[in-house]
Amino acid sequence: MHTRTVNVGVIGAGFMGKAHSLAYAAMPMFFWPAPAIPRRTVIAEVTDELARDAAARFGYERWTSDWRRIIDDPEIDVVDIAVPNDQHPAIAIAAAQAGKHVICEKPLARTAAEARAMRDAAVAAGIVHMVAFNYRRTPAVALAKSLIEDGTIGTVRNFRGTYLQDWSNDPDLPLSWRFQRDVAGSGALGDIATHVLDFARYLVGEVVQVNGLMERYIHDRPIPQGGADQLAGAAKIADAPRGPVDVDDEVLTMLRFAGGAVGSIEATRHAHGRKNFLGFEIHGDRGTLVFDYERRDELQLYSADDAADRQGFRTILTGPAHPYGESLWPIPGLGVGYGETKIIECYELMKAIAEGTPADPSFEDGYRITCIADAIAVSAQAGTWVDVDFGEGSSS
Ligand code: NAI
Ligand code: SOE
Repeated sequence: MHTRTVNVGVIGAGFMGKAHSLAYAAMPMFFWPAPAIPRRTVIAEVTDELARDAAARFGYERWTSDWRRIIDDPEIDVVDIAVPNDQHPAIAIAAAQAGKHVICEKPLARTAAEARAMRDAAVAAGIVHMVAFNYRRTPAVALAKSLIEDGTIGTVRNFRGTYLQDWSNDPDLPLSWRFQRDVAGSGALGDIATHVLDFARYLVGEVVQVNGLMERYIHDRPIPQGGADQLAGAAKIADAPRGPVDVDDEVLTMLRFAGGAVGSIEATRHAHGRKNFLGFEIHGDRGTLVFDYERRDELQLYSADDAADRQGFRTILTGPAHPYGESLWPIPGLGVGYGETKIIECYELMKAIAEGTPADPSFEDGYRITCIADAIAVSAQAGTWVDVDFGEGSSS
């Protein structure tokens, strides 16, 4: 058997550069026969020293401190964008125009206008394009989707989504790029609420109307004094000069879905005690599903069809019988982690490339999520319901 090799160039060797590199190395160990074998060909960082170090650490054959060399490299099949949000459009558009397949981290871009240009370039080039909303790859989330699709909870009426973290509570945490609007685009909205929007669209359908509210709690932070951009683990530098935070710390919104369901989302990086409390509760007319990423091996199901004296939530512990489970670990309850979500994401990307089929979620999905995020920001300013504008040429 000959399995195709796909040469990957990764741009950015921070948190996501690490997660994606792990996935490229590990995917064929789990999914075998692999649809294609990713080869860690080249990695880019901002300096020669960082790039060389990243290649040694993450197992790449080559390194560069100029991402354009990856775009110009005829050997590269896939460009993987793992840098802060402001750089996604230029890299993705250049990669698509060079005929490379592209996986880009979320949010696809800072604004819908930027994301739309990326989507248009990718579609025009006919490449495989994927936006990296990896939490939907958690087996319990994929199981929730199949239970909705097979009618287990009936017609969905309400989606309640949350993404609560607490790493940004400390006012002396450095001014990471995640607190700067010109780099990140927005705060909790683009950084974490977009993951919940991906759940909402994946599980329930398109979001067509929003009514949002956004708050900022910390207005300035110490300017980092060199070194890598760090989050919760960062050293405090309380006596450094401070710069403005110009993004939201918390966002809440009500939602209306195209299919008639309603919903709500809350997202903040300021909820003491919540570490990565990403979850949903979905009410159908025959039952309820509950998921909490902090207990990511479990899906809670309540069925109104159970006998009256048996009704109650049951906990399904995911394993080989559930989505992707056969390829992961041999018995239920061993547990999946963040790494496995990225390994599954990598499998789906390689499968789309090998089979020549569209990837899911695509840049179209990434674009639509930025349209919804923009509408939430407009609605929070206006204090009213806003229709989501998906622009001309988008099919609802
Ligand atoms: P990070 O700050 O940990 O790493 C970014 C890296 O990119 C840094 O090492 C930086 O030096 C490098 N970089 C910046 N500009 C570059 C350039 N022009 N060429 C080469 N390297 C460059 O950031 P992190 O957390 O990895 O975030 C990157 C992206 O991934 C963001 O869009 C973020 O929203 C997304 N993300 C997604 C997650 C998910 O669960 N899907 C989790 C964390 C981040
Ligand atoms: C910080 O809030 C962060 O790293 C986000 O950027 C990711 O998207 C999220 O999955 C984990 O937390």
